[in-house]
Amino acid sequence: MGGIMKIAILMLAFFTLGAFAQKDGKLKIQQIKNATVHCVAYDTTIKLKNGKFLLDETTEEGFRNYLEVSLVEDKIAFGDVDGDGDEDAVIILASTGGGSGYFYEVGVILNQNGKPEYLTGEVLGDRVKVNFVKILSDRSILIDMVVHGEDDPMCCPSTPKIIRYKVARGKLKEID
Ligand SMILES: [Ca+2]
Repeated sequence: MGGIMKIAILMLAFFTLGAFAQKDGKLKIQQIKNATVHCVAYDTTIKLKNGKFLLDETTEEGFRNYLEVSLVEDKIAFGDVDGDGDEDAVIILASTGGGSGYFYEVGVILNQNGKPEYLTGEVLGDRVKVNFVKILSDRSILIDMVVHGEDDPMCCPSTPKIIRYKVARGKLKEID
């Protein structure tokens, strides 16, 4: 086989692989459910396992370390938030340190060649309700929620709130 032929075959293989990578480049729910993420509310980096993380240990001094983080599976939104053409994911995480607080936060997971890479997140509030998350055509992230009004007890938020973020310089920036 001539050298040119070999190069042609190599190039063909290269482009075929490239095409597959493109085609297969979407993030899968399964990958997100097992991604390494940062829990902003407790400032801890954790690895989700099937959408959950649980730390429950007692130190020698008798101090209990407890952290439970859950991916809110039905609130995952897909879309290109950084404008590189690949579909990223925006997730909602719920976390508690064992007390009455139950924190919701939004997290951005970039699509790096088909692999999930956590970028940044922002806490939405304690015991708020997230209705839905949407990625708009201008790449902004819209979160429709119910938060606490002045007279709302912690259990029962009743004030609708829409918040919008844009990914800028690796952070979530709140926009109007
Ligand atoms: Ca992207």
